[in-house]
Amino acid sequence: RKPTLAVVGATGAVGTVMLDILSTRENVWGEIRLIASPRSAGKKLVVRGEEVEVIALSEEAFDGVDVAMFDVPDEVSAQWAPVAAARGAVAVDNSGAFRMDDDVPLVVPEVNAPAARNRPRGIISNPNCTTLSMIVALGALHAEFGLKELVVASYQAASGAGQPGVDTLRDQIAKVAGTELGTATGDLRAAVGDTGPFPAPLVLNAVPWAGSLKEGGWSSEELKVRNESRKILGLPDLRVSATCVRIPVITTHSLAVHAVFENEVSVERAHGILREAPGVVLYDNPGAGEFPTPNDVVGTDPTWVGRVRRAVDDPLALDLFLCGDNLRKGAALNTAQIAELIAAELSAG
Ligand code: 2RA
Repeated sequence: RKPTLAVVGATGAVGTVMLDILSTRENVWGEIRLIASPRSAGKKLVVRGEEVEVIALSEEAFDGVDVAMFDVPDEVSAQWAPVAAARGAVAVDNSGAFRMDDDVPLVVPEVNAPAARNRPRGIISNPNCTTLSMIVALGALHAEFGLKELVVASYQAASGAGQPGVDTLRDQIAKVAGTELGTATGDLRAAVGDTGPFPAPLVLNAVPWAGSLKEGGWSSEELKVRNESRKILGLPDLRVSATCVRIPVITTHSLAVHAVFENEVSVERAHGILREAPGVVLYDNPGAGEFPTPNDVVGTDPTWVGRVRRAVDDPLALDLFLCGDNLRKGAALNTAQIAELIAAELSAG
């Protein structure tokens, strides 16, 4: 029997991408059950070319489910992932609710697939999209050179803040199109009014903030990059400093990375590693104008890496720029890959 999959949050921004991904990847699932809030129950969505009716989230909705994916807010996952696990499903959770729980593995299949087997709570976490956009490439470089320190700046897309983020940016674009706005101090703030989920106008701007305020002036997003990178790479003492910035891009997060290693690096060797690494595309020929940009990468699965340089002042350090679709590898794809690991485990008995 092929395992039964439940997709909780099937109607959301990530859920929608998930249905597309499930329709195009190898079909390892028997039934795919779509679950959402009672508000969306009864809706019909297409997955694997067939219409499936969405059912309301309830304890019984998990009966007979082998793997339950959660693409819902933290508080919904916190309540319902343990329910799914108690009913015998393996919960693969894309929220922040369990990521730093010692009894919940945080899994990126290209980097630490074996960690998925040790899941005492029956829950596996999917990392935050900003961490995920860089970690496959960094994991490959770490395996060769030994990572010691990371300094990163992110350039994050509006869809990281969900559909309200996308709607806000589109609304702001409509307000400034064809005007001279963006040329005088504060003119965007006056023109766009409500800034939606962002603390400042995003259109024609850059906003150095994502998430909530934490101790020391750090944003929650910046601390997630630090803490999750440490956990995934198994480097509890890794030195990480992140500055997370939102830019007016709809989808695909980018990061500028300064990575310091134990061993001396070379661009040639780094290129070789990144060319071979699963889930990574090396696109690095600046003389020909070839480097990843978020718009060229959106809708694709891998992490794209370019601008690889050895630091001028440090033979142990590489600088590079990378882009990853925050809704695909950054969320739905990685969740689907984890679920497929479990499906393979269940099939193997
Ligand atoms: C963001 N990483 O981009 C967050 C979403 N999980 O806002």
